[in-house]
Amino acid sequence: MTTGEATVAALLAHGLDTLYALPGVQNDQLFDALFKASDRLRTVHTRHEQGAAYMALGAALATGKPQAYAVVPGPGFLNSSAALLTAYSMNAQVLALVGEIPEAVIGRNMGYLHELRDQAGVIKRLVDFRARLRNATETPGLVDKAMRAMASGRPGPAALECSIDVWGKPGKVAPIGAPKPPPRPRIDEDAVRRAARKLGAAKRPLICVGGGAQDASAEVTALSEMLQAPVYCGFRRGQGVLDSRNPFAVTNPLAHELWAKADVVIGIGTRMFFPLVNWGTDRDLTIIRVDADTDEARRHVKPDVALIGDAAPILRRLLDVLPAHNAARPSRREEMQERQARMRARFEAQIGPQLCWLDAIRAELPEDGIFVDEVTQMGFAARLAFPVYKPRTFLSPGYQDNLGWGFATALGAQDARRDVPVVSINGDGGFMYTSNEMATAVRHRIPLTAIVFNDGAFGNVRRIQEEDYGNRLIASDLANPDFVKFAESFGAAAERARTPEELRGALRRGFARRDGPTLIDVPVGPMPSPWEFILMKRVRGK
Ligand SMILES: Cc1ncc(C[n+]2csc(CCOP(=O)(O)OP(=O)(O)O)c2C)c(N)n1
Ligand SMILES: [Mg+2]
Repeated sequence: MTTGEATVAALLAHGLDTLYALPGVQNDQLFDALFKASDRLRTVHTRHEQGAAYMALGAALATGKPQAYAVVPGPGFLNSSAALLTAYSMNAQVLALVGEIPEAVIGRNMGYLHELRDQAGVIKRLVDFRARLRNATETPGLVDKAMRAMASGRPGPAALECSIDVWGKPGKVAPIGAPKPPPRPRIDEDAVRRAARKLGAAKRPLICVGGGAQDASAEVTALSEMLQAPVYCGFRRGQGVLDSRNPFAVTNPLAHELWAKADVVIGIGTRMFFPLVNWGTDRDLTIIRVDADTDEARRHVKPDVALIGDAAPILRRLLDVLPAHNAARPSRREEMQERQARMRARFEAQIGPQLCWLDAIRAELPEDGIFVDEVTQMGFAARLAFPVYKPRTFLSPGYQDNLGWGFATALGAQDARRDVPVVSINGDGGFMYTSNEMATAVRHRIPLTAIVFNDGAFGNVRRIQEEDYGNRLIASDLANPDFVKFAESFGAAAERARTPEELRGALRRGFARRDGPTLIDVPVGPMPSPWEFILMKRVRGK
């Protein structure tokens, strides 16, 4: 086997069936191995390396399983780096396979094609695990190490580099067995009991969830029920952990209101960034953290109880122990329904125009359909008021909040989950970061429906310039193509929707089309500001 063939065999052993990739001479031997395995491992090639990496990210987020991409070194790798950074901040299991110049000349700065000074050092800043493949024999072990690193502790991406002259080198490879599950930390029973006692005694408990709770939806739902506790589904990544139809599922502004009065909070798989950094803490607030990352608990405010490990098994233990410490509680359902109704009225008064479009999308997107967010007016509003029914059906970029992640990430989500419709929402600004990948969607028949809310501007920037900088507008107007003609020129289906009603019709047609992409251009004007619901003032402590 060559190193390339051993890599492919190892990816297959780990259950991967797709590689997102863009070829080039350093990786030709890897692609030859991919050719030979193409009946088992699909290669989805993109038009820019950022597209490949974002697609792997989208596939990882939508499936909860590891995904991989392959790129040439230097510029190819750097083109993918914003997506790799995003995967890191989102704890997504994305494996980057990165080419490298000939082994013997690494570090000599001789000007080899695509040479990047200390590429390994650059990569190291973006992932927790990296290594370079040196021969076929070691390769399955290194792929296994990378995969285990991706799944252990706080999950995240990893990278494996390989030199142009190593991919094709043959070597002896032992049969590759089924991968062992990653080690799981032992549950600290004493900490579980302390958490149960504090939660049981709480008068106004609050649950905060983030991306790390996406696979603990049933447990969080049961905990909320047992404690009659609202669940703050985070600003971006916890959405869908508790079904939004449950009145206990709250978004930013309602959580802010509840935070001010809470006596015990339990943060599950979340950095709790907004509450701990912006909203404040004081001595009357008891904090419990459940996190896979041993360091997370200490980063902002030291918690009273820290439980380290995967959310689901820890919460299952907590649910076993809690009844002994928790008397039956009166229902808070009506109170939560009232709070939700009041908040909805505030949303309608302030961001009504955005809600009309979001309501149209929700009405057409099936329960298990996936909504991929962007850094746009419609995205900000969605994080506040788009109902999410199931885990992993609201993909939002996390703290990078990187404009332009959406379309290519959505393509990856749709490619990996062909069984459900995926809708990508975009501003005209963000869409054109990766709009070239429309070619990928057509080439690989990816049935994504992408909406472009087209206001001819970096609207968010423009509004800030209008409101906070005396209307001194700079670098915020956009010259756009006709997006309908643009999409059609690739061979995609496209239409324009001028009203929420027209959008519903266009979405129905888009979701029904399963052999290729649909673009929907929605001309819009300036939108009212959502920021009063996002950046909210300190309500506890100094
Ligand atoms: C990578 C990156 N670059 C720049 C920004 C700053 N930024 C935030 S929103 C925005 C404008 C978005 O414009 P558009 O996609 O058209 O959405 P709109 O606000 O008009 O709805 C910009 C430039 C960012 N968040 N990420
Ligand atoms: Mg715009």
